[in-house]
Amino acid sequence: ANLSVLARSPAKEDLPYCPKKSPLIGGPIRVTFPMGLTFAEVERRNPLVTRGGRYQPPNCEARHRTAIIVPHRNREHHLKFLLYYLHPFLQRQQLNYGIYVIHQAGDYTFNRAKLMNIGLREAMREEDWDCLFFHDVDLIPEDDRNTYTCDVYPKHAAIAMDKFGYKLPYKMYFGGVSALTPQQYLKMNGFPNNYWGWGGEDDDIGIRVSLAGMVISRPSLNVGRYKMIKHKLDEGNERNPERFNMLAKTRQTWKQDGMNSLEYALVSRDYQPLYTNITVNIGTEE
Ligand code: UDH
Ligand code: NGS
Repeated sequence: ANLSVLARSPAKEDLPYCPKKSPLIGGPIRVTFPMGLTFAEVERRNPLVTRGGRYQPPNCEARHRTAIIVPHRNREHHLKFLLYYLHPFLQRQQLNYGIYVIHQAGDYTFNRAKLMNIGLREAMREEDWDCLFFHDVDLIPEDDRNTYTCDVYPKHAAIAMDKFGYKLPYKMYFGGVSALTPQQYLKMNGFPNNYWGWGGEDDDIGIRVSLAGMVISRPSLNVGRYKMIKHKLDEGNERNPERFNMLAKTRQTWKQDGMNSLEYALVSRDYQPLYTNITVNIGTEE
């Protein structure tokens, strides 16, 4: 009896590789926001997702290991919709993936880029991810062909957002969703830790890409499409008045400020059914 069980579920190393192009991928996705959606319902629709928001294709060995890093505070209503769309989307791509929500504790001014640095460090502690997607909680991909894998250069994925008329707002824009290998990430010393509040940190990251001798890679405009869940600027994330001064100095600061100067205190790591929640105390600006 035991042998027949074994025959039906071969050991993981015996599985063939997944095809280079997933047969499950479609085209455009119609994104709506169903009223009354709950986390429990998202869980029910994703029975193969395991503790901490992890997944591996059941019938083939994934060719890619992708971690999704979501900076977060007080946006559970957006997170629910992101997970609702992202889990099936990533499964159709036959990825080995994990979703990490990096939650900033306390009420001090939000710091998106620092949370991303923490996300990389904490995710890599758990698994040898070969690609990290740094993903705003309010952006929903609208096309299946937007593959969540890394390129030879840092990739800016959110190239066509509805709020910008599905065009790039400016050439150096690097906001919303981007994807880097750990090697690319470390080559640019990660992201800046000292942008507190809204604005500029994504431009700083874009500048770092070129200062580190790389260029920005992008999907095509008809594939890198995203719908943003509409909202206002959050309390605790006011516009950073220093952002323009700071951006003028990135060339002088990037090697000192980044992964090599990252400091924070881990408050908790808990494995939710649909994601791993990492709560951190990131301190304040001095
Ligand atoms: N975020 C949170 N909680 C916050 C603030 C930000 O989770 O309190 C995260 C979240 O993942 C969000 C990301 O940081 O998607 C970026 O923040 P944002 O959505 O506020 O920034 P965005 O530029 O939108 O996307 C701002 C809307 C108002 C802009 C007005 C200025 N032109
Ligand atoms: C630029 C900001 C970016 C921001 C982008 C889009 O001006 O951080 O607008 O903003 N740069 C600076 O402020 C220096 S949005 O239209 O999404 O509100 O991402």
